[in-house]
Amino acid sequence: MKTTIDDCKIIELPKISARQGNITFVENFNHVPFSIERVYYIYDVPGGEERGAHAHIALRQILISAMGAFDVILDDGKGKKTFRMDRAYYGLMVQQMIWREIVNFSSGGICLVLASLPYNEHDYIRDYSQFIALKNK
Ligand code: T46
Repeated sequence: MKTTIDDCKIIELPKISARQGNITFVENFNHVPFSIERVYYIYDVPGGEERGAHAHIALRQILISAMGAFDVILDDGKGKKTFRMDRAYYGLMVQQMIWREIVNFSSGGICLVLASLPYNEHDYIRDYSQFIALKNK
């Protein structure tokens, strides 16, 4: 898959502000370009710990900082880009065949993920050299 880091972009989600607080919502094919088949969230990450370090063959995802902040490093085998996620109304679209690392979680940070497919371990590439070999195919 010839996806590049330039295909991975910040999507600005709706944000309705009121004196009582804000609300953000997400609808299939409206705010996100796929049908959401799974939602998961990463939380209680101890200081200094990192998540990710893999790519997906078919899965597309949107990463949102529901609370706090973290950095997402995206790598397409040719270049890297780092996104600081610190707004609950920004989603980072991560395409297929992009290596991702999630680092620098703030205390209490929550990474909310909207995924285009159910969980499938066979969709993961967890070996970086295998990822590069597939990218160059
Ligand atoms: C990703 C980053 C951002 C499940 O059983 N079901 C699930 O839906 C998920 C996401 C995980 N798991 C199991 C699989 C492993 O035994 O939870 C364990 C930890 O998963 P993993 O090491 O893949 O966690 P992260 O944080 O490194 O990666 C996760 C997602 O797996 C991945 O798709 O892009 O968050």
